[in-house]
Amino acid sequence: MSELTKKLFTLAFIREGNRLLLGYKKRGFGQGRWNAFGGKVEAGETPEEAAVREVQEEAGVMVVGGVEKVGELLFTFEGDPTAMHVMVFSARGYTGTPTESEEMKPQWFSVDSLPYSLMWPDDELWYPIYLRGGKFRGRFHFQGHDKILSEKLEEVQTFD
Ligand code: 8OG
Repeated sequence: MSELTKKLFTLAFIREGNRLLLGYKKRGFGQGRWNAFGGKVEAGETPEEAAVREVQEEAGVMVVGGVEKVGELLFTFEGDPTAMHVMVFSARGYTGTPTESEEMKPQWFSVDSLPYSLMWPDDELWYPIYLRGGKFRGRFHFQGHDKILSEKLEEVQTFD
């Protein structure tokens, strides 16, 4: 079996009670889908630092009180030797007004009416765990960007 190369990414949520801030991805990977905010962890950054930076760059708001890790996801794609290892965080607070960036158009959604049909197909599987305050670990193997060929998802108490 060939070796997988793993690349580290972040995904961070801004949540305020019953509403969640998502961004419409205007370009690049995941274009045309609603998602939380994130991207590559750069050299010399911790995932937490990268998460805070990406929220600022993409949504125009500052994280206050840091981020809490809520999930860990591994995405592989048929025929692609690079796996995406995504650390998922929830911001403890934020300040500022969500502002459109070159990459994302932010919008608040009620947690009861999230646009799952316009999101990555794995999201509707693990969002419910996050939304009720749980933590999770999952892996999803895709064909293209629309079809999940195999999946494994578990709720966890801690990450170690
Ligand atoms: O830098 P760039 O925007 O290309 O980073 C990709 C972002 O997309 C990163 O935040 C991780 C996130 N992401 C995936 N796959 C999936 C997925 O299946 N669901 C969700 N919600 N986010 C994903 O790479």
